[in-house]
Formats: sequence, structure tokens, C-alpha cells
Amino acid sequence: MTQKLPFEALSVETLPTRLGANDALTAKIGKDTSRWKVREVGDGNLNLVFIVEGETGAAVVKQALPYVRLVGDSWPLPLKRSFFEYHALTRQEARAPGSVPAIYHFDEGQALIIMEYLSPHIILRRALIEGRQLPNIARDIGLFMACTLFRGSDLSMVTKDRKADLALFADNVELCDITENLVFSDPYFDAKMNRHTSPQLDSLVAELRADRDLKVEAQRLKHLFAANAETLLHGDLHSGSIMVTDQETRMIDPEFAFYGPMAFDVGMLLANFWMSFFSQSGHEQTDKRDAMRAYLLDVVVETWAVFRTEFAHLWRTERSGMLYQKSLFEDQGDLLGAEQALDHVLHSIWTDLLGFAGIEVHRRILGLAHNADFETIADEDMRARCEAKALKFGRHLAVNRRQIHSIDEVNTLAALIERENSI
Ligand code: SR1
Ligand code: MG
Repeated sequence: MTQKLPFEALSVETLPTRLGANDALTAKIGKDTSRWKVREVGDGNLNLVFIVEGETGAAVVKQALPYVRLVGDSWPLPLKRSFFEYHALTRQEARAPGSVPAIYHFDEGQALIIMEYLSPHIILRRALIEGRQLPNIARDIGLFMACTLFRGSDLSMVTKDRKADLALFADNVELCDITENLVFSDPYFDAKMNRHTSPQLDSLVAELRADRDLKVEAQRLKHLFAANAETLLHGDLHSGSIMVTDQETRMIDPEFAFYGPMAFDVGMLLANFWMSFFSQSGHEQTDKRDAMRAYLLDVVVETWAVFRTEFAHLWRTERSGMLYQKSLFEDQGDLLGAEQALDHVLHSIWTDLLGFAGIEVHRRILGLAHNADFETIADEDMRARCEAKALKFGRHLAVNRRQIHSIDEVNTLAALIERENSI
């Protein structure tokens, strides 16, 4: 019987000794640990991430820490998030093949996943800050969302299996709690860990925190997030959770995975494209970013179109779950009934994704976890101007989501706000 060792965080120095006998890793990179080169590259908020290169290849070793890396050990966080990430990755690979890194090994006790080293991929957020236009992201991410969200729901799964899976992921309590507080509540009051660009944004922040309609809407969205266990979400699908080359797109980091509303992943993702849009003027130097802004709005249009088209395709070809069953529609020759129901489902996703997008924009500017799109704008007045525009945009989406009918309408609003003098 192999003895279970207590959890111990890896370091660049200890990794070769600790993992030198791991067959899955040595099969990829070679057994001679004296030739291994190890770098710690984690730039996220929670975990350690190592790139290990050996004689015959490279791999990534991701390890959870028993606390929030961004804050330190004053904020404990269970290691089991690694278990949820591993299980989410296996389901995403089954539902959207080729969209996530290959997994070589999972060690639950050490909370570590050894996986494919994606190279020459870079984080999508970084590429967008640099002004790079990736030709395939809208197609790839739109397909990923449609396949994972549809196939993880009662539209597709055997309901007994889905309920068992729902029970499994229901234990991801602490990561849901982070989202419930950091995304839906903290931005709207003077919470302890909040920060914003000050003093430039102070009056706008006070206005938003006194905005009753906005606060009610944020809580309605939180209610939806917590109570509508519709499908297995990625749970943190922002541009920092996506790696790209000009040709390829891979989704990473689904440790926030749980059963929630489909619109959450879609809304969070689109919000990150709109934030990139509003941040571009902060990254304009000699190069103008007009083409980049136009590209980002096109990406939003195409992502939503691909998502809808693929979702509708799956609805017509793979709807085998207990919801909107074919025996009520197609089997009776009622094709229009099935289409009518599809329209209702897509319409709910649409309305809710706008709300989630608005709230995601706010929390990245008012809460604890900011994003590099704005944070890397060194000139604080410029940064505050970009952020103020995004905040107004987010407020409009969250409060008026039921009155907005098309993605073009949203992009027109973004372009209008971008041209305004904000603060
Ligand atoms: C304390 S964790 C803050 C944020 O980082 C993660 O990537 C999630 O987005 C979370 O909300
Ligand atoms: Mg992450």
C-alpha cells in the first residue's frame, strides 16, 4: 500500500525530487531530473503553476495552495478546488474535444494536476492588451460554450447522471462563495477588500453604490447564479482563462466549475471583450487602436452568433435529455413547437448574459480582483477615464437588460460611450 503523504507546496527547488518518479511526467519530459528546468509562472490569484522542461518535452504542474495566493494565508481556501478543476477538465474534454489542455496526472492529496504545456500559446488577455487580433477566438470560444453548456445540462444528459454530477460539484462551496461575494455583492458597498482608482472615480463609485435599481438587479442576478443549477459551468471564463496562438484556442483553469445558469459563462466572457474594448485607449501609443476596437466588437458579434448557431444545432440534433423532450414536439410532427421552445431558451440566456456581463465589468473595477486590461494603464487619469466608461456601460447592461434586443444595440452603446467625455 502506498503511504499518503501530507500536502506540501512544491517549489522550483523541490519539484524534481518530489515528482522525479512520477511516470506520467517522466514519460513526457524524460527521467533525468538533473536536466529538468523548472519555472514558477503562476500569475493568477490562487495557485502555483510550474513549467517543467526536460530532455524530451515539457509539462505544466499546477498546484492549489491552502489559501488565496493574492491575499495570503489570512484567507484560507480548500485544496479540493483542484479536484473540481480536474473533473471539470475531463468533462469539458468529453463535451468539446480539443478545447482544454490534456491531463497527464492528478494527485488529489497534493492538489496537483500535471497537464499539457501549451506552447507557443499566451494568455488571451495579454494578446488583447498588446493589440493582437486573433482570427479564431470567436469561433473557438463560441463552440466551446455551446458544447459544454448544452451537453452538461438536462437538455442532453441522462437526468440521473446530471443529478449525480450536480451533487459532486455542489461541494465546490468556497469557490462559489468567492463569486457570490466578490462578483455580486462587494462592488456595491464599501467592502473591506475593495479598491478602485481614487480619487478620480470616487464620485462615480458613490453614485453606483447608491443606485437602488442597480443593486436590486445585481441581487436578482446573484439569486439566479445561486439557484439555477442548469449546467456545468466553467465558472471563471474570462480572457485570463484562455490561451491562444493565432490558430488555436484553449480554455484553462475551471476550478470555479459548478452547476449554474448557462448565461453566466457567456456573460462573463463577453464582458471581458467589452472591457478590453474600453481599455484600448489606455494602450494606444504611436499605434492607434481603432482597428482593434472594431475587431473586439466584431469578436463579440461572432462569438454570440457562433454560440447561438451551435446551440440551435445541438438542440435539433442532440436533445435527448428530459427537458423539452422530442416526444412532445418532433415525434408528433410539431417542429415549430421545438423551435418556439428553443427561442425561449436562447432569449433567457440573452437577457441574463447581459446582466452577468454588466456585473462582471463592475467587479473588475470596484472589487478586489482587477484585470490587467485596466491595471496596466500606468497613467491613472487615463485609466480612470477608461474605467468610468466601462462602469457606465456595465450599469446600463445590468439595469436595462430586458429592453435590449440585439448584440448590435449593445455594441452601438459601447461605441457611443467610448466617444463620450466620461470624467
Ligand atoms: C480571490 S479570487 C479572485 C478572482 O480570481 C479568480 O480568477 C476569480 O475570477 C475570482 O473571482
Ligand atoms: Mg483562474
